[in-house]
Amino acid sequence: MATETTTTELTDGFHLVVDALKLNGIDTIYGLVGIPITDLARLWQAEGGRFIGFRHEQHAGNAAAIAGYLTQKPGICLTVSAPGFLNGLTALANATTNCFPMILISGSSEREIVDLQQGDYEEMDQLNAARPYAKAAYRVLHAEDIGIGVARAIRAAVSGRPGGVYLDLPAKLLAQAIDAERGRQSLVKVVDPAPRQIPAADAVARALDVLKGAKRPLILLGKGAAYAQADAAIRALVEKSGIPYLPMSMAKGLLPDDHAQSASAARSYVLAEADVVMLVGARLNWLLSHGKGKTWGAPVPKRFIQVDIAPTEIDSNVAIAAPVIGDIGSCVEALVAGIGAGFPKPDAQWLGAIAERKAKNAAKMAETLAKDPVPMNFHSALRAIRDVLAPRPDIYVVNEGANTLDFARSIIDMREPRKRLDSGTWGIMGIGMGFAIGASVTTGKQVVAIEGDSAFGFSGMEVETICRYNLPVCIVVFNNNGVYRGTDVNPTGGKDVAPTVFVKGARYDRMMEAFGGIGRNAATPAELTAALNEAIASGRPTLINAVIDEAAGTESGRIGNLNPQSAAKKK
Ligand code: ADP
Ligand code: TZD
Repeated sequence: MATETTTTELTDGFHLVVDALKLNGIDTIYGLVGIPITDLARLWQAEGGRFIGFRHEQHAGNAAAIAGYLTQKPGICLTVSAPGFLNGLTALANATTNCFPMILISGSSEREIVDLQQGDYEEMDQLNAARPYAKAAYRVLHAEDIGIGVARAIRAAVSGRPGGVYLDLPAKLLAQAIDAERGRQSLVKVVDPAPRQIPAADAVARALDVLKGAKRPLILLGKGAAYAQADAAIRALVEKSGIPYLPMSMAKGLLPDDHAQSASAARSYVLAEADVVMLVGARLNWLLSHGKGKTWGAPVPKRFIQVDIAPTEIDSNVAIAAPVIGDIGSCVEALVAGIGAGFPKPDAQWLGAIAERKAKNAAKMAETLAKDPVPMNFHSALRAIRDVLAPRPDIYVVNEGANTLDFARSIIDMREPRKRLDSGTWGIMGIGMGFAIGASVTTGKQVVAIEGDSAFGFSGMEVETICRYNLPVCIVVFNNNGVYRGTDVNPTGGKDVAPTVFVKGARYDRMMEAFGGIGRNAATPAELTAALNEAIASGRPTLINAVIDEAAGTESGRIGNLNPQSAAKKK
């Protein structure tokens, strides 16, 4: 029977998904097509959306996640059912772990068959598989619920602590036809998806009191602070208070790394000696030795102030004297407002001691960097890259590996916020090409991906994607013939190489040439400099195979202490 809103025009699940995403300002989908979502991708493109197709879903997911981190809008990854979904799930879990907002949308098989385990094409209970790795997981069964489903997914991804969200779209839903007007009315434009969360006045006052009592205060900036895009407020907090600060890896550049108050070059000293530490968007996880032990100069008692949007983060590892719960912009603005002219400046002796350590460590590093060994080592290669990047703070740096990650983090200074994108909270390998593509597609800017040869291998096939979309991405592979290094030998003398060893003298540059990009082999810092300059000047897809001494790396880079020692080795 005809109702007031009924028209003869019909719409379906495919159109409603596209309309719901577009209505909420989503312009790009990263994904990989197949049954049942190929037509969804086609329609998305036909309706003016950008579809970036990948060679493996994990990298599409990583691109979506980093787009979310850079824009504060959820990055969208689209996959097929079961295996495609599972390939994307690693990226979803990594996004949740790192607090990046993304939505994994996967097509799925028929519910009735899946639930009775009758063996459908790519059968899997995806919703339940996603749940433990996602901030939220939803399934839509009726076309008129697509609008609400997409709205819930967007809000869950970006509000509060951001994270990964799973949205399950059964094949049947996509083909479901409903009245077009009813469909239009079912769409939801999310109002204020990530509302500001204002900190309580007494929490701010308590934090300022703790700070006032400090003799040796320290501010620790994490990637939550970078994500928040409260750059001016954070700078004001640091500069008005005069407190030295340390950026976590992805917070580098929030203030320029050559800022006078940066204590990066005196990291161990300030962590051990500070008496009050203010964490801003940083968690006391393994990357900060859980806030205790030798790193923190135990048994010296520390007092922590923690600014975070997630109340359950507080006291997760050690007692927090002054929690400030809210979005970083609002919290930091409130703190800055409380730092008046009479606010005590940090002790001059403290600042002097830090300056002294910094100078000493910087001199030591300069000496190491001045050497020109043949073949190149990590330092001489990174010196070359550092010097090319110095006048170009707008370039995005993607970085993964073990030694390649640890050395690049300390040698390559960042001068603008959110320009360093790396292995993050898990120390995961495989984010390289996904992050590079996501950053480049989102911003249109040049990306330089500094990759261990093992790290690169996880996503290496995406060089085709980089060439296909002609992205300004230059990959530098630090080729030392293996995982960490290339010198291990099989103790049995058998024909298999050692577990850490790759093909020697591989030419990764030729992978890029295979798809029409530029490949360069660089055996010296001068060759590396020339190739990188050429890549940046041309903006063309480029891969530089940087030949690094195979004996240069240390096992696990700087986290070798986390390797369990075998009883036999200990003896
Ligand atoms: P890092 O690895 O750089 O130390 P983490 O990923 O451990 O950083 O910590 C980021 C923290 O920032 C998380 O605890 C998260 O809840 C918080 N966070 C993310 N976005 C915001 C925001 N907009 N406002 C406040 N806190 C935020
Ligand atoms: N698999 C995944 C998904 N993540 C990981 N972190 C690892 C395996 C273990 N791993 C590291 O932690 S670093 C690394 C692996 C395999 C690669 C190190 O070798 P590399 O870098 O060639 O990338 P360097 O610079 O030569 O050390």
